[in-house]
Amino acid sequence: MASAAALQVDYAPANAVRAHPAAWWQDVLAVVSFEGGVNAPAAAQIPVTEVNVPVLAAAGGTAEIWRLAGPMHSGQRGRVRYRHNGSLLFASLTISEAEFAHGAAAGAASALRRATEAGYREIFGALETLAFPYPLRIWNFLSEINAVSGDGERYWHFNGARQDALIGLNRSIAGNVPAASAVGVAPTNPLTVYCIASARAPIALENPRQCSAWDYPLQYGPRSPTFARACIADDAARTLFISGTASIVGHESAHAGDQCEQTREIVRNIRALIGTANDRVGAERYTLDRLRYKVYVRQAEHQPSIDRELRREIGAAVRVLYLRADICRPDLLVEIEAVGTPEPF
Ligand code: 3EB
Repeated sequence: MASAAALQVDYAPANAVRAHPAAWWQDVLAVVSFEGGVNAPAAAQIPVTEVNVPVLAAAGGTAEIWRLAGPMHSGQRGRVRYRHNGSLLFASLTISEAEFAHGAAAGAASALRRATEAGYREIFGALETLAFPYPLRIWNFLSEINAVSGDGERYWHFNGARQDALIGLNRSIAGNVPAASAVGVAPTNPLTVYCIASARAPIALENPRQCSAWDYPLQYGPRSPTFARACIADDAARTLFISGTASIVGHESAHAGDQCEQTREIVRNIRALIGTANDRVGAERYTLDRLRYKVYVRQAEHQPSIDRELRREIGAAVRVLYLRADICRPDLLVEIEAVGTPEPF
């Protein structure tokens, strides 16, 4: 297989991943394995992140494979495992809330807050030490995201702790912030955070159809989520990362109870983001059909109808991985993220 010049993501079945010869692994930046079963050869030093979420309609595969041109360097700092090629870095950590649950007065929400703050401090500390100070895209998986704990939903506590961590690190909490997603996994799973970071600041993008997340009104929680709607990497490949995108117009959830309408609204949001990205590069280079998609589905039985809508909107050949996960607002049934490169300049 040819060396991967630009960052590429593929969704592959675990058995196909296992079958590759040692040489193939040299250009692998990272593997995220959603149902286990992926073992990279130890000598390849690939960070394999296990995220315990069910894959729906697994024909397309259960592992997310990030590839990039080498030579690569791998390592570990504290809980953070990483690999980079000098221009882009993948970093990942898992951190258990149980570790922070000391003291009866502390309460469950406070364990989540402390784990989040500690995890963010560790991962950002690693990025700074390794000279990749700009996270382009951060994926967050937390257990029971919609459960109420203490004085609010667990997602709200996560948002408070994420902000506190970023403020403590002298980082922005509005404007120049990474693209992201935050979804809910089953109880007892550790908090898992992985990211792709760069030595160069990305171009952060907002969606003209949506209120910026850092400006959400208080009804969605006392502390705003911290993420940009999308970003473009500032390198030759100009990879576009589209954050988890829900059926939200302005700041309000749209089409409660209807996963098909929500999917169509999400595609309108993604089209708008692609338009913003094209404006920034001054040409119609990014298109819906060049991107790869990951879809978080709250109710597994909705997957076939969501898939039908997505293929109708984007094309029958759309490359997509479906995961069963909870979305951060109880009325949202589906969330879609995307990544891809523009048509060559
Ligand atoms: C939204 O638009 C839907 O908290 O990092 C999307 C992307 C969402 C990222 C995050 C949350 C996050 O508000 C949820």
